Amino acid sequence: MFNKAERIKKYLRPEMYPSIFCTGCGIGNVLNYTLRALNECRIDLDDVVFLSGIGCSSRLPGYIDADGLHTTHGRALTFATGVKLAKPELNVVVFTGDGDCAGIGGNHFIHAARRNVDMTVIEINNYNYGMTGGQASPTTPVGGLTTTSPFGCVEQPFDLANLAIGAGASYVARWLPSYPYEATASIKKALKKKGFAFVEILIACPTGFGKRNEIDDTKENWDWFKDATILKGDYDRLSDEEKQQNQKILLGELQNIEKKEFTEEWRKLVDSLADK
Ligand SMILES: Cc1ncc(C[n+]2csc(CCOP(=O)(O)OP(=O)(O)O)c2C)c(N)n1
Ligand code: SF4
Repeated sequence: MFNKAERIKKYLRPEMYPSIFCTGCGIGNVLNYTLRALNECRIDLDDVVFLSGIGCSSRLPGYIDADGLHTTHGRALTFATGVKLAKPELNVVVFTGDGDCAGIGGNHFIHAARRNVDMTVIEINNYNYGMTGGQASPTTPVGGLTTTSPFGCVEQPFDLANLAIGAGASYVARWLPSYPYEATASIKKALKKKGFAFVEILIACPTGFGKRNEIDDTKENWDWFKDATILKGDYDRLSDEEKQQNQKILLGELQNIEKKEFTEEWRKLVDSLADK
């Protein structure tokens, strides 16, 4: 009955448009892929709650016609853990930025992954604090120009997908907006995964990081990402020596394992104590 665009339009709040996002920003693509994934999984929006912290990327729940919690900076995962414990039947989806997730929220991020709380975390990495004027974030690459690193960033960045894997996440994937089908497929898997599922999408922020690093044109920006990344399948075919020399960021499904999930284990404990 609906064409593809119509199918996801029903999930949006038209009164929220035009959006706050700058031309060429990748955040809208991420919303598109998330709504497509929900639609293809046939998940009723009444069974989902969207959470976020603070930042451009954290504005996404406001555009979706569903229950949402726009929380405090860096704290989306703590609220999300509370929602999941109180209402385990809900699908909990978090939108967060690299600053929100790994700067101010870094501690909550590693512990939510360690506990393996059942939620889908969609982290939108634009290599800077977009909303507040383009300061360096924990993912700004070495040499990256930002308002707080005007001569080039000298800090080593986090690889947030690797950090999620190291901390204990069940599912981890990373994509660019230029891989729409693959990104949507990973979000679908993340939604279905019982446990902490982390999908990172690397996006252009033409107004902040893009402008300062002379990649504010959308095509140039997308080309820059293509050069800076390598598909996991291609990486796996490299020789050991080539792998050691690889500087490119891996794209693809990076982790998919089964392990005990926090909410279920906690519920079992509470029930066993109630029987005593
Ligand atoms: C406690 C607190 N500290 C600082 C801020 C200011 N602040 C708002 S958004 C933001 C950075 C957001 O960066 P990121 O999460 O990467 O999102 P983006 O805007 O890049 O999507 C900061 C520092 C705040 N709102 N609250
Ligand atoms: S400042 Fe950057 S992240 Fe924020 S809306 Fe503009 S392009 Fe997107």
